[in-house]
Amino acid sequence: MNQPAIEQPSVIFLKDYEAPAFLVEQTDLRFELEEEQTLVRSQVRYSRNPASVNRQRPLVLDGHESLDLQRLSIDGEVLCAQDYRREGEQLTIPELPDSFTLECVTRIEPQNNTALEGLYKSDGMFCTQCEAEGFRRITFYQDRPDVMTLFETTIVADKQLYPVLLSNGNLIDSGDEEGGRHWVRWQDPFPKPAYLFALVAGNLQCIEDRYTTCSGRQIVLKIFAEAKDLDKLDYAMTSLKHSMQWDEQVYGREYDLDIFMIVAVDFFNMGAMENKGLNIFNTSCVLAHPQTTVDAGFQRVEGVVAHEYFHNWSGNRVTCRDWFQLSLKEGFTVFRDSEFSADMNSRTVKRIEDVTLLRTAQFAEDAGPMAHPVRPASFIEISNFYTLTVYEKGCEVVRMLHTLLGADTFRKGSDLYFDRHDGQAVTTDDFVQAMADVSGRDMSRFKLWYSQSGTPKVSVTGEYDAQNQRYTLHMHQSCPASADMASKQPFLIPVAIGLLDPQGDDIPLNGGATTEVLELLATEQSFVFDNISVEPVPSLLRGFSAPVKLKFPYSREQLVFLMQHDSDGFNRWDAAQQLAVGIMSELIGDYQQGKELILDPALVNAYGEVLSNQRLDKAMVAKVLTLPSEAYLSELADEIDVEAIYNVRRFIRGSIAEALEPVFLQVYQDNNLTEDYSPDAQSVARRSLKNLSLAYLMATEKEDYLELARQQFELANNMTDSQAALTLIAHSENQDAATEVLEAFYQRWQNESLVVNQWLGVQASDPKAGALVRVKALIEHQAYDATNPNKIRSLIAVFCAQNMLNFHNSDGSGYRFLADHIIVLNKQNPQIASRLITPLTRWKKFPAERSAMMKAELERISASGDLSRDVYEVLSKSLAG
Ligand code: B3K
Ligand code: ZN
Repeated sequence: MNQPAIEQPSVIFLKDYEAPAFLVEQTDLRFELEEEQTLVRSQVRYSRNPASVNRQRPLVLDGHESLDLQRLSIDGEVLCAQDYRREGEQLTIPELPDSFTLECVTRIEPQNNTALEGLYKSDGMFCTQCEAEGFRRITFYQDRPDVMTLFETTIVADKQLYPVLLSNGNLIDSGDEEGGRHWVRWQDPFPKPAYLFALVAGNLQCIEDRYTTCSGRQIVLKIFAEAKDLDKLDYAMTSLKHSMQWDEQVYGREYDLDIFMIVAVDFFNMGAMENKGLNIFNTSCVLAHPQTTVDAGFQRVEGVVAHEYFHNWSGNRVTCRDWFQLSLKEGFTVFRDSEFSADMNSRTVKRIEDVTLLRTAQFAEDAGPMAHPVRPASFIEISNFYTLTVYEKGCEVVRMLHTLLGADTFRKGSDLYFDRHDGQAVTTDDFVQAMADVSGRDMSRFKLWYSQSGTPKVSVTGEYDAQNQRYTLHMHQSCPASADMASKQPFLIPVAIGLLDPQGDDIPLNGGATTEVLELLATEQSFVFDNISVEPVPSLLRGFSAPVKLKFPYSREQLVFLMQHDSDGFNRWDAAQQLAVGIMSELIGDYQQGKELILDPALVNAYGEVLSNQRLDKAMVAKVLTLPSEAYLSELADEIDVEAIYNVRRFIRGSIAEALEPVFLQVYQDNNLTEDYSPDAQSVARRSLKNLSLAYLMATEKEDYLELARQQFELANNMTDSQAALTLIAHSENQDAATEVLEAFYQRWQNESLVVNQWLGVQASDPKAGALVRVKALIEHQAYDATNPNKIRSLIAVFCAQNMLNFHNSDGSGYRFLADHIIVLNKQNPQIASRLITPLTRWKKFPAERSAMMKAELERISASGDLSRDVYEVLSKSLAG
């Protein structure tokens, strides 16, 4: 039987924001950690907020239902049940003086906390995750980011089980107690909101280093992990030091505490968390070793270490007023880490990777049922808004400010922002205001990027007037209705452009430069270029200067020309993408009509030229020769035809492979170096080109190349090469070979949890028929742990989001499988459950039969009862309308 409809969770609106009724002057916490329970005593000094609208307002504290309240006292007087009200997630104390100290003792059970929010246990160690609203699972508090205060934290625990006890700030005291217990006291000298609080207790080891800041202060750097992972921490340490230096050089930001710590934990909902002075990381974002980590993993560690470190200013010193402002810290910090990675590695390649993610996943989010602006106007559960829109589109919005203002003015703006708001909790408007103040520009139109959802479309045509030597670009912008917003006003869109002459050289533009940033403000607007003596080919949206879908009626010849000549590296790649997308779309149409597939030789020729061009950066060659993904083609399609997309892609890959086989083999051999592993950009580029070549060779389905892949699998001295070969063999039609390498790989790496995750992922993404049966068998495998988010992501999320053919099996088995798991996870770990649903929420984009089955599974989850706020919100939005 279905359960009766539960009380509907309420919607929280940005427009209802009110300043907190009370300010907090000091928060002292004491944790007694035990195996069966943890006692938390908080002593908090409150005073009425002079800025609060109503001076009679009661004190309303947030507290999760799981909190077992043991004692509450005000200035030493114990409160009895009539003195306060506890309802749902709130505790209200009506009669209060203007200032007082509230003491509160709660009893919690971190060992049973499977939501991994608040204080929980991960592999025998205690750790916390308080953003966004996890602190209310520890004690009763005004759990909101605009309540900032000084924290002092005492931790008491068994000395043998938990020799390392950490919290934010500086260690100020410690000692031993009876019964084999010990205690420590940490003091954080910087005021912070509760979401930045952290505690760690465990049997950990660390590597230690030092960094001297620009003003000559010595900072102690420590990275903690379990003893077995101690040899995988060096890359994170190097990345941390690079980040500290980069933030001084590029943003003038110096680190403020005397110690900076990172702790690696294996059970974590997200990538990492920027707690003040004590970052907590998912092992997947901090551990790196050539033997166990692929190139992309090294780059992820570098990027995430930088991201969390950069938050110390963009997020911690200046934080968010409320959670609607999340992109204030996240969009800006993603922009900062993205520029850092661009400086450390290849700028163009980093740009291609970021844009690929944005265009495949964020554009799909903007077009789906969860569409929301970079600064949402409402939410039911804030955890659902740690999205690609808030992070990646938010980063693009900051990047547009950088493009419009130029690097120097942008830096003046960020200096002003940090100075003006240091120690405050502010809004995205405050950020834009700082940029407006230093540039003298009116930014009101620009702010629509924060308040309007949806991906704008820009269509462009060119007109050449030979007589007057004049070239005109006509632009038209529009933005389709989104699930949350029907009509939109025109955006301010920076469109960076260049004009190429027939030789492929940049033509100097009106101001003399070869790239100009046009500002498209109106729905229709034309831009005129004089002294253009031949008809040019325009290079549009250079560097992807705005998160829009731009269309220009290029011929295939023009795209090939841009691929070869555009001085903008990103646009050379994008021309190749547009060429491939055009050809693929046409073939998808042919496939649907049962026509014979014939590949336009333009693509093979263009790829062949790029592949043989020795002058090109190898990473770029690999990117250019990577066909648009199934996910990207799905995003572009009005209705997704899974089989057509898969089969056309496979046909094209095979045709290219056959046409260019000798070249691929040559490139493979030239780049198959056996030197020691290094994660530097050049070596990464060589490996990516080599493994791309191997993938094409395997696409010929010749036995020789299976042998070549086997050789690589056996001889590889690093995980990048080993995993590339493993994936190709495992996904090949040869099931015996697949089984053999998968077994060998598992035998070798079964004790390395992160490598086992890769092994799960390779099997989950296998396009061969029957993948779901194998995935189900893996759920029973000893290597799987149904409570560990990394395992769930590697197996279930990879199968449902990356294995299009099998997940969308026409018998509906993939949909049922996902729904079954959501129903369990909804109770166990709502955050993970609600993220995992995403593939089903896109049901409207599929043909009727599949669409109906997907919707039915969403309804089944909905009827399963006891929905968490997280899952409820996604379901209700997906099923609406
Ligand atoms: N700020 C954290 C995100 C925490 C999410 C909690 N549900 C990671 C980051 O963006 O740095
Ligand atoms: Zn962040």
